[in-house]
Amino acid sequence: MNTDFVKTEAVQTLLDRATGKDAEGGNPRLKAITRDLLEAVMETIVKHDISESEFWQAVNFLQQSAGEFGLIVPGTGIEHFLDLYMDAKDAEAGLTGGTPRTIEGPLYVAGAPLVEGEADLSVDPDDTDTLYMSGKVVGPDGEPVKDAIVHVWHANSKGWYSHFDPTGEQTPFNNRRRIKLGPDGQYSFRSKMPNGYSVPPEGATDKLMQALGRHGNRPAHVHFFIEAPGYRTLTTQINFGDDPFAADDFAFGTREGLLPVPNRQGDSAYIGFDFQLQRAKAEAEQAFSSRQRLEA
Ligand code: MBD
Ligand code: FE
Repeated sequence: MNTDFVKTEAVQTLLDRATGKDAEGGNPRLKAITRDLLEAVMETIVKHDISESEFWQAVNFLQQSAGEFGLIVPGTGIEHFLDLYMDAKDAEAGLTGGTPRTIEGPLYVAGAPLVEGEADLSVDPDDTDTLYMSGKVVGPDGEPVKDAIVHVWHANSKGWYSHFDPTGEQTPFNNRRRIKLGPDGQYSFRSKMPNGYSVPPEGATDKLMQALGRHGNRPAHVHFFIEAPGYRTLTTQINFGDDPFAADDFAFGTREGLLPVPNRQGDSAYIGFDFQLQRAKAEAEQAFSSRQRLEA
């Protein structure tokens, strides 16, 4: 059968009723979006002649994977797609230039200590090399950005993030800081070298990746939000250019221009990296997305 079946009167009426077309209450935008989503599901069922058993297997998977949606979203490329979409809309609006945005991922925690000057992100012991990262935050004309706050977070040498570490070995804000910059836009911090992240073995994301013939590994990386008065908040990350997964990131978070190679010398590694922000034309452009985030 062909997907025209979904366009039959019986199915279209079902979609209208299911999404409250003639009901007075409810949210019109949500009705329209839900209708299109349901119709896309129905067309997929017909296109691939999905059986009843296969359909319920999928429902079961979704029920059991709810706790890992934050990983499945980047793993299936949807979070990167949102970046591509925002980039395309920015380009249409003439908002180009600066450090590329890339996915936030699911592991940010709000409320990290706010520090000034040379920051030390790692409070817990970790038997690995030390990362020294520094540079400046500039605007479109290369001008230093004043009074920026750099939010930085990364994994430890085992690939675990504090707050989400199943070994319980890390204190709440290990490898997490907010660094308040001065008028010169300079930042610098030291930290224990992160390792790449892997999705929890045998979890829903792992099972999905295996079923797709993929893996669930990310290269070692460091996340950033950068906010400053008068500038657009930037969500980005650097991935280590010499990591074996640098060109094969399961979460599609690596981007050209965001792949510095650490300069490794003995048990130290150095990264110099400047961030360039776009100017905010409206107050709203300075804001973070309202994504729900863990707070501690
Ligand atoms: C991470 O550390 C991460 O940054 C993303 C996007 C997904 C899973 C783990
Ligand atoms: Fe991460």
